[in-house]
Amino acid sequence: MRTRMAGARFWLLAAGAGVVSAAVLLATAELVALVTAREVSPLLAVGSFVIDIVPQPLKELAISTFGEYDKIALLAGLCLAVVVASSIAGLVELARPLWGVALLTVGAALATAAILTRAGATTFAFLPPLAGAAAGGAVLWLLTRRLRAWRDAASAPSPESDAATGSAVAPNRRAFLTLALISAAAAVVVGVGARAVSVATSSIAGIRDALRLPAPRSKVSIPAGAELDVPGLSPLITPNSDFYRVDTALTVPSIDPQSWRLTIDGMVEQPLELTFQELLDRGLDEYAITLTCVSNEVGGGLVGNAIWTGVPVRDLLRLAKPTGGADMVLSRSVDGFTAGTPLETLTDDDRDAILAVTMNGEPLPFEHGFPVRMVVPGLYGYVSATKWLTQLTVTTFEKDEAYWTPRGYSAKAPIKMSSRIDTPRAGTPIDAGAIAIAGMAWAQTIGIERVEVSIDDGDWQPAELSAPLNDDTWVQWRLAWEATPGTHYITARAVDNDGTVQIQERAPIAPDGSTGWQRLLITVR
Ligand SMILES: Nc1nc2c(c(=O)[nH]1)N[C@H]1C(S)=C(S)[C@@H](COP(=O)(O)O)O[C@H]1N2
Ligand SMILES: [Mo]
Repeated sequence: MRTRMAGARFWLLAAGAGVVSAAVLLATAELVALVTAREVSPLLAVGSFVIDIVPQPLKELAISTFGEYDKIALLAGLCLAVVVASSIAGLVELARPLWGVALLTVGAALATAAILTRAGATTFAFLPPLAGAAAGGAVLWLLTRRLRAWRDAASAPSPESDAATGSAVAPNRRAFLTLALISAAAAVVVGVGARAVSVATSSIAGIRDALRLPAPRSKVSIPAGAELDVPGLSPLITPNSDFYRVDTALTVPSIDPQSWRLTIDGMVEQPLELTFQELLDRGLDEYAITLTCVSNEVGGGLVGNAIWTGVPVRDLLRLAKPTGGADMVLSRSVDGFTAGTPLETLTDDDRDAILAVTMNGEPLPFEHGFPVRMVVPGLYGYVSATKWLTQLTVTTFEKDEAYWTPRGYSAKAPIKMSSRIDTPRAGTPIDAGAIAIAGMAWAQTIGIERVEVSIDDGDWQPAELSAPLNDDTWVQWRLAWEATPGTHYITARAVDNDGTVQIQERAPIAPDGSTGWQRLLITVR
């Protein structure tokens, strides 16, 4: 009985040795990445690979379960997978010397393959996992050898007295534990240190802070009455800190505007390359545009309005001269994300599709695409709003597919008209008396003509609208209401300047955006 218990302990320690070896592997990889391939931290690169390959329903489940923390959840899951796999490697190594090391190497090889698929992976991107596998493999081999020596000593025949066994066991045990503790500590110090140095030295926060961009030649004029004053109503201009963020980037790309280049290529007579300064030299103008995500549910918050400065995309395309037959522009981010936008939308003189460099008076925040992103009125973000932009390829929808197209979303996706009730809120009881029902409504490129509200399925009552900035932005609306105690249904719908009524029928976000009227159940005390 005692020996079996003791045997189980050695298996547990073998698993532990596996985990320590994996930590050594990862730390070594981070350290080597610091000098050879800064762009791709090995663990994060594998994480990004996972983001790109997980099936769409799983991705949606992750987002709906973890929300803004979906990327942290992914990293936690990845770490758990590493712990499980390396424990197995440790067990295998104890059972069969070098087999566990082989398993660890296979793991590193799979990671290498994933890393090499990443945009931004350099020729030397294979070095970090390779060096990591060598160090981790060596530690696993040494640790397990010592563990075996300890086990052999402990199970040596004829232990007449505990003292006799103890003398043979103690040095072996010490040898194993010392190496295990030193390796684990070194892995933590080196791994965390390398990551910290990488983040600190590649930080371009200082460069962004120091950036002085030319003042725009033209400003957006804000008409009187553009903003209604209702507590709980969203502001007309969404502050950058509150602006929704949606992207596939596990780490926000850091791009130095000095080294940034925009390539325009594909089906053009005159391929060109532009520096950040050359873009600025074309002159900046201000544009108010409301961005919307295709994943926004009716009543949801994945929509925001900002004042951007930038340069019209059509002017740059005109320089490049698209050739006949082209009907799509594939915009590419440094991290490999792509969006496909109809060429005619980008060349339309009546549509202000821009390459934006500022957002609400400051250089684009890193999360929103610093230094340059695309913003196109009237199209969902995934088909138009490429952040960390680096390339525009003129092509055709037949020849090329953007990131989300093979993942269950339409190749073309105009924003659908929608309206949202901001106040009162479902689940927050209000006091009886005079209150304002208020919210937002948008129909980019067409504009909102009116918003109507129905209480308890009664007649549609027209709400008061804020003075619109333009047809590309949302408007605020409000309706005065004398709230009576009890529960009530509030339903809102918008009508656009073409007279089209917001679609009543509910549609899910995939493949091209949700529809339906928001209907709230509220409690009045
Ligand atoms: N590089 C990159 N750009 C991207 C995306 C992305 O995943 N990667 N997501 C797009 C989507 S789906 C939307 S809705 C908008 C969101 O822009 P925001 O995060 O600035 O609000 O960015 C678009 N641009
Ligand atoms: Mo989106």
